[in-house]
Amino acid sequence: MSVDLSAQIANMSVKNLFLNASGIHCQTEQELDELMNEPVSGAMVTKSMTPKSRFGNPLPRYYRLANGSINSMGLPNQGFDYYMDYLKNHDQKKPIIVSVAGMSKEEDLEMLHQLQDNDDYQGLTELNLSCPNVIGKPQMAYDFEAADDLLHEVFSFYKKPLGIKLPPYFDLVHFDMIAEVLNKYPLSHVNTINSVGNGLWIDTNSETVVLKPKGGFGGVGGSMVLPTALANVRGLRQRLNDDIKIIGTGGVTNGRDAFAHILCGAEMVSIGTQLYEEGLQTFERVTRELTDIMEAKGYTSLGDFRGKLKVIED
Ligand code: RRO
Repeated sequence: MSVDLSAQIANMSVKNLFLNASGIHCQTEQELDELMNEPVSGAMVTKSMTPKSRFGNPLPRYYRLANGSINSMGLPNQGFDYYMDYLKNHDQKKPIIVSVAGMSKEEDLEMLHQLQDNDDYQGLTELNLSCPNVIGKPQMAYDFEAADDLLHEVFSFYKKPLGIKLPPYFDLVHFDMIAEVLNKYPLSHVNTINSVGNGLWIDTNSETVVLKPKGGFGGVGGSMVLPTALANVRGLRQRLNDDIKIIGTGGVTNGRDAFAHILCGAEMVSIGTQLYEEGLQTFERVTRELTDIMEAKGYTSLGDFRGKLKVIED
């Protein structure tokens, strides 16, 4: 039996639903090339970019945990023009999502204006409203009014496919509030979740934090955030307009985790911490595991079970 893992968001059709999570293996030309030549994943996303290149936060800024990771990278990236040159000069064997994360509203608008005005660029863009690690800059998507104001201004001129990257929410009232804002706009997708912001890990031998920036506070990812990620995919799928697709991100280490994201309503699934730790062969393994699960259940396409999570009735 053959299994169809294709998916579609706006004008982007892919044969395989997996992609990297932004920030993983997507900052430099070499990393982007390696992702592009990886034979299994269907699409890729760039590191979130700012108008000018940034070194990011001081090191150490990533730490592996038993069930995941904690990071405070601080938006290291090569700058908007570098990624535009990359898009222009490289054969696109798979679609590239451009992730933008200005240090201010003005910077977000500046980059989106340039993308709108670039006739060569017709791809998918993702506005990251949820970076937890830039010193002095709160996660915009926790301020519902500010997010609404920004999207209002963006969609007054931006006519190409645009999605946003969201932080995790932890209260159903907040799911209601963000969905009410997002449903006002013609978003191609939401990508949920970013890392769980401002966790803290401690080396008890040395009685010291493990990250240098922000006194050790950083975004938590990996398998320990899977329940939060599933809740956000499910909670938003239940509330968002059908034409806003969801990229499920968070806690995916194997095919079963991806299957769960799709049951909750994910159109595509991205992999962060596991991809960083295991390398690009993760895509082949997780795809094989998902395919095996689907075959065992008699599913031939993702639509057979996407969003069809069952609840326990009386
Ligand atoms: O660069 C980072 O510190 C970072 C970003 Br922009 C983000 O969106 N999420 C994250 O965990 N780290």
